[in-house]
Amino acid sequence: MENGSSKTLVMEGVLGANDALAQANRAQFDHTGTYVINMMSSPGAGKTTLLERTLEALDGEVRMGILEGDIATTLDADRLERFGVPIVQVNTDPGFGGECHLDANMVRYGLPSLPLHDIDILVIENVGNLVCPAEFRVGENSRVMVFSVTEGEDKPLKYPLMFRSVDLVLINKKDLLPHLDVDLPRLYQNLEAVHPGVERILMSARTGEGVEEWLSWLKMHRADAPPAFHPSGHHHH
Ligand SMILES: Nc1nc2c(ncn2[C@@H]2O[C@H](COP(=O)(O)OP(=O)(O)OP(=O)(O)O)[C@@H](O)[C@H]2O)c(=O)[nH]1
Ligand SMILES: [Mg+2]
Repeated sequence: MENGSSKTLVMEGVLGANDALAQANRAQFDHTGTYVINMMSSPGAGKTTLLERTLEALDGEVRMGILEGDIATTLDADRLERFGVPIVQVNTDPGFGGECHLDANMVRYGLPSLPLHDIDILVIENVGNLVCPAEFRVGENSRVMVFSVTEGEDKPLKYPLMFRSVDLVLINKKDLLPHLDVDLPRLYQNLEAVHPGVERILMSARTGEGVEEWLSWLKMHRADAPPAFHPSGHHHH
């Protein structure tokens, strides 16, 4: 057998093992009635900033939880700490070889540190990377991508896997449009070409424009999810 095809077999094995763990995570989320978002983007597109806006807005209304994935540092988790929601940081550097993504096993490793029974929506902030995270399911209910307008209108064509794998694209940093020559209609066209019909919201995590629409999306998807299964008498609302 050629080298190339045996490598392919190894990768298929890795993804198969990952999918089994992702299913185990999902079973746990379903059990506790936790709706899980896998949030992905290039480095710096605005995931943590949007999470700050989100936690601010949903305070007292939705019980949120955060799983922060990063290669190194707890900088993002530190930024979100002031909101008082449960947060766990999973660094891919120490135990997981500095991977460019979270996989189902890394997420699984962080779960015992979260009170899932008391979390309605868990957002997993993935490692900033436009390629790797898309390959690994972690047990999420839906996948959301933050895309900054500064990245350019050609990116859906150049990195199609990520754009294809998500349920919603949040097109962020709208406030910067006057300073850029990015072609927004062309960006929409390219998005439509790689993922026909994908939902998108144009927003700015800085000014708050469009954030309301994102919050509605989040609450609606949470409401549509199947209710928790409560054999141990845990109650959920
Ligand atoms: N002008 C503008 N800046 C923004 C907006 N959203 C985020 N930023 C800025 O972009 C930079 C990166 O934002 P983060 O929220 O840290 O991005 P991130 O996706 O969490 O980054 P990583 O976790 O490192 O991948 C920060 O300086 C933010 O203040 C926006 O809507 N408009
Ligand atoms: Mg971040």
